[in-house]
Amino acid sequence: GTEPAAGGSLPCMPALPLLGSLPWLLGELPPHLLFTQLARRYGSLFALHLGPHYTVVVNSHQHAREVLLQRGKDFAGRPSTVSSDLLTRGGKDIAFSDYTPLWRLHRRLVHNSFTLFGEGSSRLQDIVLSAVEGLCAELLSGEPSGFDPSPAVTRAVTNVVCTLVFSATYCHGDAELQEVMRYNDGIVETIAGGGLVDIYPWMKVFPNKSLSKLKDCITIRDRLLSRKLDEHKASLSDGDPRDLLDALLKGKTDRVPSQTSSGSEETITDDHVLMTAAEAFGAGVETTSTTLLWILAYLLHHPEVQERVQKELDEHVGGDRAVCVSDRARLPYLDCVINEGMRIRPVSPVLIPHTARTDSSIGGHAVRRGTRVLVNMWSIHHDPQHWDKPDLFNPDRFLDDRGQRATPPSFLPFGAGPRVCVGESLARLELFLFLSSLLQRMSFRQPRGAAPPDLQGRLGVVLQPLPYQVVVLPRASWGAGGGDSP
Ligand code: HEM
Ligand code: PLO
Repeated sequence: GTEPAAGGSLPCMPALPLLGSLPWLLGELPPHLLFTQLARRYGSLFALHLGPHYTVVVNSHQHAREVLLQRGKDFAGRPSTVSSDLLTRGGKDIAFSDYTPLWRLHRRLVHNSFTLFGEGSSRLQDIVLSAVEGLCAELLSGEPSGFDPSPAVTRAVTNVVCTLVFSATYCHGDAELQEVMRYNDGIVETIAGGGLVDIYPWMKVFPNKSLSKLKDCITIRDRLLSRKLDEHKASLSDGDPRDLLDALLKGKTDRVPSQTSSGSEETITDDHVLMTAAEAFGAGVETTSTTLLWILAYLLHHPEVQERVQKELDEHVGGDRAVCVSDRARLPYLDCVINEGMRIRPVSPVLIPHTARTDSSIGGHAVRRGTRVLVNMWSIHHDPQHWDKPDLFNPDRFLDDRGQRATPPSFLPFGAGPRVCVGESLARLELFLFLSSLLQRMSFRQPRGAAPPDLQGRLGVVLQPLPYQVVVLPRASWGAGGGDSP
């Protein structure tokens, strides 16, 4: 019952009508591990049927580069799914929208708005640094015998995104901040908690209770964001945009000529602005906080790495002033630690599904239009041909022989090409400022007698560490020089 691969001889798993290859996939393994295992049997490029969908799985960086970069435009499509359509009003966002002229305009607008705040000004740094202050205070006042760092980290990262998107800065315990965190948790839990969900194509049918909870959370989200949007419209001025919402409102008058015969033009609507804001939250919070928590978990396992970062910070920044963006060039080892964290536990281990927009090819095999393509970044980041002892946390692999930063070809944590993460520079800035500031001011230890954090992780909307506890100790070197820091 094996169907031939579309126009080529791509190794393909057996498949049944409707169920596709699913009967052969049943088991405990999450998709990234399952695909890595299947790649050993079928080769690094293979096909399977996820239900009715013929799907190609890519497990090597060479093929990933073909899909994302060389023939990036051919593979820049997205499949539509029940939950992503609900989440984004039928693809009026960036991440889950198919590749259309309007999407390109929209993506460019979002990208430009991020750049405006990022590289162009120090606003972003100020926003992140003020959230860092709050986070440090919260961690340093945590339970001395140990506590879960996750709520504090999530709160800090949410605060950054709230300021960036609609200029709100919350203090600890603010009701609106709680509301944002609550609905986001609800969405994350329901789309991931229903077991197999359909944001990703291997997901099954939705249990009805989850579906209504998801709808409730989306309603709360949309009510809050609509209010912010109305406030912004009422107070919009000709001056510089205050935040992402301003930038989107100002830029949304650009048009793309319609492809249809009706002659009407397509524009970015209020719905698009709303969905972009919602997505900036979801993407900005889940990815960044999860990456920070993975890195903290690995630092607990590798105290020698933590000490080496702190030594680098002491030598090049000291304890009298806050770290700033321009220190990054002087802190190569910290960059390596961040990269190694994103390599060993990619938060998005199979990226977001791509689809072929035209007939194309991968590795010389014909791939027909409409084929779904999953890029298994997990197996690329753990490929023994490119990484020595891939399961070992070793930041030094990102340094070359002369101690300079190196970027190995088999490392693509943000994807690449037309669908590369739009938040990459924001994410890198946040990861750098958060980690450097934390490790400058405090040390993280395992609670006495506690087991070290579980490093297996659990795949929800992102790959998350299981909850773990830390003990936080203030560092004597911070503020000791009597500088102008609090
Ligand atoms: C897409 C990683 C942070 C917004 C992606 C993709 C990856 C990724 C792997 C999918 C690429 C693909 O499908 O080919 C990460 C990581 C982050 C991070 C590792 C942090 C450590 C952020 C932040 C934002 C963001 C902070 C925005 C505030 C997006 C959006 C997309 C995306 C909108 C969809 C792009 C598209 O489909 O065209 N990200 N991301 N991400 N990311 Fe991120
Ligand atoms: C997270 C829950 C939010 O409420 C909605 C949301 C929007 C964008 C998604 C994000 C969720 C999960 C992580 C995603 C992000 C877009 C890019 C990012 C998928 C579902 C990654 C890592 O690819």
